[in-house]
Parts: sequence; C-alpha cells; structure tokens
Amino acid sequence: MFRSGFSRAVIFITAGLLLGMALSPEKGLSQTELARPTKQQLEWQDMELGVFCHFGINSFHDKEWSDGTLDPASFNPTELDAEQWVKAARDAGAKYFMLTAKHHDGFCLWQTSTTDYSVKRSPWRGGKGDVVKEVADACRKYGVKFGVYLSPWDRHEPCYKDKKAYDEFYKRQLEELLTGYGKLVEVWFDGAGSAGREYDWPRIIALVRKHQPNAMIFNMGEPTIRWVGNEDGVAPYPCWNTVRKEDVLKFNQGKGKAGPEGSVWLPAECDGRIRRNWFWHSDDARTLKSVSQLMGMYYRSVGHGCNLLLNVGPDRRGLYPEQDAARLRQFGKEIARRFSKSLASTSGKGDQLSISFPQPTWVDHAITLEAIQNGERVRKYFIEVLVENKWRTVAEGTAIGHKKIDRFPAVQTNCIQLRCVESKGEPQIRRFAVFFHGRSAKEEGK
Ligand code: FUL
Repeated sequence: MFRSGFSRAVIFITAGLLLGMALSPEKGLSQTELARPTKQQLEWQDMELGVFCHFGINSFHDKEWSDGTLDPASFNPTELDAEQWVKAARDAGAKYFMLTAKHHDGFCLWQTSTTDYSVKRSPWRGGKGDVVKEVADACRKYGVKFGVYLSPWDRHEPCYKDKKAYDEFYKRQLEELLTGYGKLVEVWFDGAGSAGREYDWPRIIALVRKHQPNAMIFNMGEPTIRWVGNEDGVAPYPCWNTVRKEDVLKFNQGKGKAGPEGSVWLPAECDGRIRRNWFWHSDDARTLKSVSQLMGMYYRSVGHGCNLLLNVGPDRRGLYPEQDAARLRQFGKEIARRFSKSLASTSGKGDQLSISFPQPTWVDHAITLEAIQNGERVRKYFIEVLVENKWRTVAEGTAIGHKKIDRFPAVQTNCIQLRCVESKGEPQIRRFAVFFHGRSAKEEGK
C-alpha cells in the first residue's frame, strides 16, 4: 500500500480511520456519480509535457498570420532537420510533439493531393519533400508521440467560401494526415478565424475516430481535451477536469467553465510559447524565456494538473535556433533536478496520508496526484507539517486531480501530512511526495 523513495524515512499511511471516520471503500458512492476519464485521456494526461511546433510559409516572412498569397517558392529551409527538433523536445522531457501541418494561410507541409499551395511548389527537396513525414519519422525514432494541427480556417483555398465544397476539401486533407503518418496522439482544431462558421463536425470527427481512435481531439467538434483559455501556457487554479455537458463546446471561444460537478471528463491543455511569437521571427530572440520563466509556466500548468504544450518554432534553416534548443535542454534538466527524486513518497486511500522522517528534514515542495481513473474526488485539502509538536499548515487547496504541485517556505519537520477535508467519495491518492530544493517559494510566480 505504500512505498518510500528514501530509505531512512518511515512512512505511515493513516487512513480516514484516524479521524474516527470509518469509510467504506467507496463511501456510498455509486459508479455513475463521478465523471471518469477514458483510458486514452489518462494516458494523455500522464504525458504532461508536449512541444508545439509552428513552422510554415510564415517562418520565411516574419509573419504570424499570412493571407494565403505568399509565394510557395519562398519556403526554402536550407538545413531542415526534424530529428534536431524532436531531440530537443525529448531533452525537455516532452512526451509528444505537435506540428502545424497547415496554418491559417493554407500552406501545406506535406505532399497533399488537395492543393498545390504546399511544399510541392517549393524548391525544398526539389518539391518532393514532406515535413510531416520527416517529423513523424523522427518522433518514432526518438520515442516521442506525434500529433498534427490542421487549421480549419484557410485563407488561401478558393473553395473556402463554399461551405459544402470546403468541408469535403478539409476532410480530404485530414484523411491524408490521419492515414499517412502512423499513430497520432492528438489532432489540434484551432478555432481562430472560424467564428460564426460551422464545419461538418460529425463527419470530421467520424474520420478521426475511424482512423485514429486513440487520438485526443483538441477543442472543436467533439473534443476530448479542452483549451485552457489563454495562450500563456498557464492554468487558473483550481482547474477541474470535468465540465457540464452543455459547456463542452464553449471552451473554443474561451467561454466554458469547468467545475468539480461536471459530468464530462475534459482535461485542459495549456499552449504557450518559448518566445513571444508562435512562428520563428528574425527579431524576437531576445524574448526567449529564461529557465526560471519556463519553470513558472510549468508550476502553473503541469503543477495545476494540466498538460503544457510549449511552442518552439524552427528558423529559416529549418532548425531550432541553438539557444532555443539549449533552453529546452536546460528546462528539462531543471524539471528533473527538482522533481525526479523525492525525499519520500507514499500513496493510498483515505482522508489522511503522512510521511514521517526519523530526523528533522527540510521540505519545501509537495506533489500530490489523485488516482483519477476513479474520478477527481478531493475538493479541499491541507498540507501540514509537525513542528515542535504542533501541526502547521504549509499549503492548502481545492483541486488535486492529475497533479498538484505545492511550494511553500522551507521548513524542518519530522512529519508531513496531506489531510483531505472535503471529497466526493473516499480520496484515492496515487502519490504524495515531498521534496526540498532550497529556493524561495516566491520565485517564478505563484
Ligand atoms: C491561435 C492561432 O491564431 C495562432 O496563430 C496559433 O496557431 C495558436 C496556437 O492558436 O488560435
């Protein structure tokens, strides 16, 4: 029932019985009362960190949004190396990689049969290149999962004006991506530019389900994951995993509201950028985020139970700039330095879990995970340390969900406990782990 990451630590699990509350295994909870994730959602949430890759015709013109008129011949990366991108993502600890196969400008990074506004009409690899294939292959090689972004809004395609014709066109594009590049982890449907436009979602989603039944669907149609509501790579707290049925499609406009009583499991993804822009620009190198800023993002995305999708754009050579790749490595190292080895950890069911140390031990971080396959149960909790025989609260919160990282001022203690004071059903804690890294909890923002 418990395990320890620290041999000298003595760990006790004090189940709710300590509070005099005799708990039945499910505290009278029927299986239907709590929304639960699918197996695919669980796997997706466990990945925690992904790298987003905005690359396309815009990368060659210092543009974020172009209108579909840029000359395809200007797409000419001189040293494109998708393995360098994927290796850098892996070094950050990212478990998935999302490529913009087509952004709003309509320029396609693969050998599509639907339009010639693509790599086909570029000088790159003599017009025979396929960026999607090179990235998919690199991902397979380095054990990183692969997914695609395919913008519904298309500013180049003349048939966009004709709803029916464009729906067919878009489905053909999607089907090429769904069938030509192996397993996809996620399909990103970006709502930008599409306000007021209805696409043929039932058929679009049916295609995803048919060809890639395990892929997550981001934010449109019948989403299985939701947009967190900003592009800063951070989640509000609490960021519950469940939403009301009637809200499922509202997140696309940044309008839905998640709450603990929702009947649909719809976890959030936080998309953010390593630089100011999504695409590479010649003049934004100085906006490259520091490790400390990235850690701040991490605490407020992964640390709030969400996935972080961090964008890094390749430059005109078709490479991640050296300083961006190095930053990804440093970021990965810093996450590992702080969290790969706990002082001690435990797990179990019940309202209370504690970790005791034989000697007073410095602590300043706790990471708590719920066993969310059984629903998000905890509604309110405290983390307390025993100091001079008195319990002192060092952190408190509402949602735990997939993961909650709590930071607090360093304190020396013989015992630290997680005490859940409100829950729906018996709390089931997958892991409660404590750490010490000795920096002020104020750093990197709350
Ligand atoms: C937005 C887009 O308009 C941006 O260009 C970028 O792709 C971002 C991830 O989503 O909606």
